[in-house]
Amino acid sequence: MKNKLVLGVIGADCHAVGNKILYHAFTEAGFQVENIGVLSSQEDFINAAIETNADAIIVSSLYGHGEIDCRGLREKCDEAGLKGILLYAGGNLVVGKQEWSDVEKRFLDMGFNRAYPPGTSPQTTINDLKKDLGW
Ligand code: B12
Repeated sequence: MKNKLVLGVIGADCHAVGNKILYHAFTEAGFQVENIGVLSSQEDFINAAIETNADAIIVSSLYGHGEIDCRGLREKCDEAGLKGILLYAGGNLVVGKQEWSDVEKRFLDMGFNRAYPPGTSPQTTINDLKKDLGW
């Protein structure tokens, strides 16, 4: 069963509470979660995904710099041999209140499979993961 996830908070972002909640929600839903925590670089996500043979990378960004921090992650995954790995992002991905459809489009254009607006519950992502991983 495809159920291995890498979870973390990208960039110089130290918001730690949501990360712990997501870890427990995904674990209880039956996923094997490698939680790399806060202050994680793109390379940290990629190395953890290689080490654990992960099926998906779940990126959180709360402090508003998500777009900058996430740019290039898909290309780096491809170069590292992680072609086709699921990439999801959520939290407060951009500064302030921007039109969500624009923000979502920018993340999809960057190669993310899914991007979530502020306030998305972990259950939404769990349902999407099950669908995308063929449970
Ligand atoms: C506590 C807090 C801090 C603490 C963090 C302590 C710690 N180590 O955790 C401190 C004081 C350090 C802090 C600092 C900063 N903060 Co702050 N912080 C908050 C605050 C009040 C609560 C965050 C929190 O714990 N929420 C509770 C958890 C449970 O919710 P959550 O983190 O949102 O996570 C949930 C969801 O977002 C979602 N989720 C998260 N990731 C993902 C991923 C996916 C795929 C999905 C589906 C869902 C998902 O699920 C999580 C669980 O339910 C928020 C405001 C708020 N009310 O949210 C601001 C807030 C996040 N902070 C903000 C800012 C700007 C900063 C600073 C830049 C401020 C500054 N100028 O210094 C710094 C950045 C520091 C850094 N390097 O990261 C802004 C971000 C604004 C934006 N993105 O537009 C917020 C929204 C406040 C605001 N309204 O302006 N902060």
